[in-house]
Amino acid sequence: LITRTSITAAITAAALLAAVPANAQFQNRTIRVSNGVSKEHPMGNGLAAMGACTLEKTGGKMKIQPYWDGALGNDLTATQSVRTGSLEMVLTSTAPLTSIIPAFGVFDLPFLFNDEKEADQLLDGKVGAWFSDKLPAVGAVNLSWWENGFRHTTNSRRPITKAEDFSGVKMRVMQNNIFIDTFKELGSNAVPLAFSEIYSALETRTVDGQENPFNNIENMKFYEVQKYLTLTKHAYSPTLVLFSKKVWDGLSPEEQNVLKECAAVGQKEQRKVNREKAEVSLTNLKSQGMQINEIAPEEMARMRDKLRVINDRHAASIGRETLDLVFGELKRIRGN
Ligand code: TK8
Repeated sequence: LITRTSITAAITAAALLAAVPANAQFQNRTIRVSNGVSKEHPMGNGLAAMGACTLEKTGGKMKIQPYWDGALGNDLTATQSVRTGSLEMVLTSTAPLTSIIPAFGVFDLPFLFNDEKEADQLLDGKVGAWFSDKLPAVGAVNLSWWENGFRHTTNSRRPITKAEDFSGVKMRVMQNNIFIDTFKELGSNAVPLAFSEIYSALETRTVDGQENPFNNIENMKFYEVQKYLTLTKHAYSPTLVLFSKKVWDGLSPEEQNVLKECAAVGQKEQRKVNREKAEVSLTNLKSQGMQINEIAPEEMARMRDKLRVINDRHAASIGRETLDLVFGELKRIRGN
């Protein structure tokens, strides 16, 4: 008896086979991916889309297997595993990697991007490619630019509505000199910690505050231990989709192409969901009892002025060429 389901299954299988080029070289592979966040994060949507794509294009042979909550390490330690080839892939912010590639520091300069459109244009264009080209030398291949997104500030001490309110607030920052310097310049006490250590540091009051995109604040339940959320939008964190160069070199060209194409499919989904969910997260944070504070435009202007010194202080470590390239491209994108 031929059922409707079995016909559908047969057609699907035939379609899968037809989608695979006749000469393609595909092996059974499981690509493990390290994530600092938990699986409800939009990174999950991105990886699900990427994984459906790799299965389809390899006739079911290449699987994407995410690991959540820093189970395979934090951004920096998982990246080191990717570099040595003991792990296939990591989704990481650029900021913790400035110790490996100082040029990435440019993305940490306060208020570099105004909106997502600018970030997309810069990262998906020749400047993004220029940064990606630096990675093979340190053992990694960047498949695509996804995003963590615009960062905002939370704390348990007081509402922050101007630069002076940061005074004496102990802030967790990423392990990154530019973030440390930025929050020191604002008068806070900046403490670098890995992402996985934030919740307990906030809970035990080892630190008073931290800064992350809305999605991460909700995803990590920081609202349980933080009262005030200030819309500082002080930086945009790009996410690298890093693949181990050592593993990469052992893949067939067809497998490499599938990974690149499917990382681009994942990018579209990840950015879309990340942006939709950010709004929802902000609403959820409010209903969880967080007090949302805005910074008035004139106070924001003062904060930007105060932080201009960060660009000069870190110009040498970022490098002239990088700064000229990024600011030149932003000027072009902004049409001025
Ligand atoms: C996710 C990280 C993290 C980052 C941080 O592993 O450390 O604050 O924003 O969300 O990339």
